[in-house]
Amino acid sequence: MASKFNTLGRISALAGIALIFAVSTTGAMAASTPTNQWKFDEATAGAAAVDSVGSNSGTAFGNPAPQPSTEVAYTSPSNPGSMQFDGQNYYEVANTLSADFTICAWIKTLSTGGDWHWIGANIIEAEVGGYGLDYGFGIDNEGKLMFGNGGEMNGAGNDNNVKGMTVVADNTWHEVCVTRNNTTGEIILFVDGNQDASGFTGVGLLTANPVARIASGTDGAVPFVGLIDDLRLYTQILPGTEIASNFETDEVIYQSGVGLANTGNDSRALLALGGSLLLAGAGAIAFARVKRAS
Ligand SMILES: [Ca+2]
Ligand SMILES: [Ca+2]
Repeated sequence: MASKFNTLGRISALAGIALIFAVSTTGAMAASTPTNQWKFDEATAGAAAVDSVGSNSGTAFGNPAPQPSTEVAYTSPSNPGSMQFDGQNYYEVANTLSADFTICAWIKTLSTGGDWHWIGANIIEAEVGGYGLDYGFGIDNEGKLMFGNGGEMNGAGNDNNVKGMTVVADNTWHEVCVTRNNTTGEIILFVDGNQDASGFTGVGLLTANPVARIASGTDGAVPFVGLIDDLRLYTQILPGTEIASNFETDEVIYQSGVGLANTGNDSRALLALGGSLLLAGAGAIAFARVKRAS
């Protein structure tokens, strides 16, 4: 019997390794490292929002300050909390974005904003009054994603926006991302791992404001009321495949029993199956590929 168990163990381990390769080739890849990541796991209102990869912790503003919440987008044991904003409170951080970048966050809100980037219900922005090399990422007047910035386009400096197609202000958790290409001016918006819309804005280093605000704005922005979790800034353009892979890992493999947005991603079933078998057959190996904590 002992040899039989040993054989089964070997088969199980081999199956697990084979599945790791299978999962890896369907979208998972070496994860890009954010420049800044705020997991919002603080348990005390008013505490600094710790930047878990950089040195750009957020300073809390508002009375009361942003409130810690135990409601999170998924049930990974590494994610104990998110942050509740009331529309009057926010964090300030140094603005670390300028040329190419990606912003990703989990949000749950009913807030809708205005129809320009400086008056959106903004998740993060580094705005200056009037025209300037600034930006804002948040929700527009239709409850859809919006990213805009000031920059040079067609020989002139102007503000331009790119707006999403999907309503994200529906009081359901969504992972929202934007990529910005400072060579072409292309902006791509993502909702729950899928490309939602794309367009073009002006180019230039978006450093007019050295400070960025999280869940607020500086130039008439509409209050953001709701939850934000796992805000990540990357000083590179993440490929759509990696954004999709991050979403699949976060929401499909490690969460069950929660109604998810329909992603329509073909790799979902295989990833879910792979994840389940990995957990069953090679637990230690499987946990080695648990997502980055958020
Ligand atoms: Ca969190
Ligand atoms: Ca402006």
